[in-house]
Amino acid sequence: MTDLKGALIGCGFFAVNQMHGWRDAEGARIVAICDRDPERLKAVGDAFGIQRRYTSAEDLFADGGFDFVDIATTVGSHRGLVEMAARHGVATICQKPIAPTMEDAKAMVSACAKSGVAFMVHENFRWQSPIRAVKAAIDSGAIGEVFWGRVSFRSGYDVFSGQPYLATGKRFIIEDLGIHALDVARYIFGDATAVTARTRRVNPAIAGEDVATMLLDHDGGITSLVDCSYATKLPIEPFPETLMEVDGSKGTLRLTQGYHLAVHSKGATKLTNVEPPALSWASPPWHNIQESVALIQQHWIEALRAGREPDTSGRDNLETFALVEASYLSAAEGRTVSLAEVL
Ligand code: NAD
Ligand code: 89V
Repeated sequence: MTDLKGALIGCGFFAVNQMHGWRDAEGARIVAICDRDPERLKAVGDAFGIQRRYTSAEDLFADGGFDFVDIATTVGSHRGLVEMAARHGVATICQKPIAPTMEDAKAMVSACAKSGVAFMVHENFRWQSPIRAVKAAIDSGAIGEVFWGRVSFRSGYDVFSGQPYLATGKRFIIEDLGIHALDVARYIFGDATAVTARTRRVNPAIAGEDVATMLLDHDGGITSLVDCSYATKLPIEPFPETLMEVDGSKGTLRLTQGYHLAVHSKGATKLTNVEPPALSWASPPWHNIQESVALIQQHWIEALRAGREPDTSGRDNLETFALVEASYLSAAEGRTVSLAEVL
């Protein structure tokens, strides 16, 4: 079977991981790249040997010659680029967060649906192998019926040097990082119906909130706590590990720092090291996230070839983005927000 051909727009900080992922992927390759910044375009083009280079997305689409586009720009450009791809009938992956507002996010999903093109949000945290191990342990029935859970990401890592824009937005941790943890909560505990959130800014040098605590009510009656912080200075820095606690009717599960998974059931505890492999191009401590990039991209190839909706399709991701919107609304108004209010 011939490889699917892809184009990547946005050759910045994170796109380098995506380019590595595509280089290793089976069944697809990147044939063209685009960035409005000629220096970044050259750096990625030279590093990955891509000859077709564009500083304008319009020119890229006008020339065509690819089956899908991978949009790795920051959020402000997502809607315009996804709608452009839909107009050209090109299947699309878009980085998280899908959009700055729910109105934009819905318009993007609708544009792709109307054009009949596949649309996936690059929501990769649920593809991390430790998170997959948690899901597999729950699905095995070892801890019985889940009634409570926690998804936690607490760190003091300097994310601002690699991604300076994170320090400048009115919204920060829920939109950038909490969105991943909220998606993991949905993946593990099911869709949510309501959220109660509290936020605060500890670091005076940034514009947005760097601490958030969210209480979620899930469809099936599970209660979960999703908490994230970039103001937490721990003895051993855990970035970028997502930790989890899950209580079930027959046992418990704990994913603790250092990628240790403990499943306690029937009076015995099974300990497993679930640290992801460091791929040849990985740069620890980012290897956890980097592996998930490769996995979600391979999932996209398989879904596109089979004509199946990807797990984190735009449609699915509206539910995750709704949790982001509802969390900000809840924190601003100091009340519980029903997801129906924002969806
Ligand atoms: P960045 O600013 O380093 O890179 C973005 C690039 O896009 C820049 O080079 C910019 O010139 C280019 N660009 C912007 N608008 C464009 C347009 N209209 N046409 C062509 N080029 C354009 O940002 P980043 O840190 O790489 O983040 C990019 C996206 O990736 C963000 O949405 C961010 O939230 C996401 N991200 C995801 C993860 C993850 O694990 N999924 C991790 C980090 C960042
Ligand atoms: O995954 C992300 O979206 C990144 C980071 C881990 C730094 O929050 O922006």
